[in-house]
Amino acid sequence: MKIAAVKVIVTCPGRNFVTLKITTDQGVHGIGDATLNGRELAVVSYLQDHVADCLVGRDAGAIEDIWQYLYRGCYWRRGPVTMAAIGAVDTALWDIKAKAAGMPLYELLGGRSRRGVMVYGHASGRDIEETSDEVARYIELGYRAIRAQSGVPGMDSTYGVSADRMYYEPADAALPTENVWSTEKYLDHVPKLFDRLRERFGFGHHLLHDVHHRLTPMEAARLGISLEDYRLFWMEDPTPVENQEAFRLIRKHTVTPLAVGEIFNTVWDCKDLLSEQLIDYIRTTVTHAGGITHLRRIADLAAMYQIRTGCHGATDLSPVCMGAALHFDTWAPNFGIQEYMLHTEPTDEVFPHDYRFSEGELHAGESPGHGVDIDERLAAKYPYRKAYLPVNRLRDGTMWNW
Ligand code: KDG
Ligand code: MG
Repeated sequence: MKIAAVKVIVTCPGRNFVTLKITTDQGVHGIGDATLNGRELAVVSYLQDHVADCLVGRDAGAIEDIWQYLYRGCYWRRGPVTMAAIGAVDTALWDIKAKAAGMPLYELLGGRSRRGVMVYGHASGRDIEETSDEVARYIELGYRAIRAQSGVPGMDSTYGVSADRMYYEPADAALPTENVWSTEKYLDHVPKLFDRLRERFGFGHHLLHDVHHRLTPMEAARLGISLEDYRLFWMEDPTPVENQEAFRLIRKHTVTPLAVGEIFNTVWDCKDLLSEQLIDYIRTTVTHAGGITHLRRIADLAAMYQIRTGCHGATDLSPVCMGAALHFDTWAPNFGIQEYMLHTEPTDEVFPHDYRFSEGELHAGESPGHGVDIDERLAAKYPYRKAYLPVNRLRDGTMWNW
């Protein structure tokens, strides 16, 4: 079965998504997500101008060889644009292979390791009480794990607090919105949030929190210590990850579990954190880490060190990524948890999918492939709209991490 056509589809049913569609000479097609939030068109060009022609005529079943061809063959290895492009090709080819085999993708990966995939939902509010009420709502909806983020007194905005109750969309403007950040105010506030949540709900649910790269290593250690009594499932991205040695320092001080990796692209980014057991959950997912083929390598390395997966699942990853990730999660022996942020209704209509939520879990579905498709006619009704993530500055104007 040969690759006959390669098409890149850009659509914005509320937010931008880039989808790669590969069709074979036997009429089977597969799709992959290539969305890189705020830099979408860079991946579109990479795929259209530099990848599509190289794929036509190749054996669609040679997934590993095509992965190596695109990775080794471009000379300029790694990076988010390259790896998102490779990830989309890889996902589309696994979709095709599983469809051709008449199997759901998880069967092809090695079969089912669990009945369902535990997910965490996103509770947020302008203050602690609003966040607490949102946590109550997620518990009522059946979630067993909930991420909690709250507005911080004295700060106009902070990461993870949604204006809408169920949907979160930080890429909100054609030029980046500028927010003001205060580490002092944040560090003072977060332990109070989790104190209230444990007082109200006890310890029967997993609670998570995303620091979103904001702290220095020592501040992160301090936050980890102050959250220990509340037994978080994880504290995510406490400090920027470029300097992986920082995690040695954080680890020396706190037993609060750590989750890192949503901005990693390859196993090389993860290697030291995994082999030195500096984290507890690895957050890489299908789209940004080179597809199913490469994500498996990362998961296998993590498994050697008893580190579990916690795939990134924000809404800037399309339902195609979610579908593929759920098949991966269903298989991965060292699966930990899957992030689940609801896509808006128009997005779900553009990307009809098999996966379903029930009792705190997502189920990948049983149809052949990864179970997600794209309605191209509908997608065409939502043209690309420029949208950027915000940036952060300190009170004196210094640029900070968002
Ligand atoms: O595009 C950026 C988002 O994917 C990121 O801000 C979401 O940190 C995130 C998370 O944990 O979902
Ligand atoms: Mg995050």
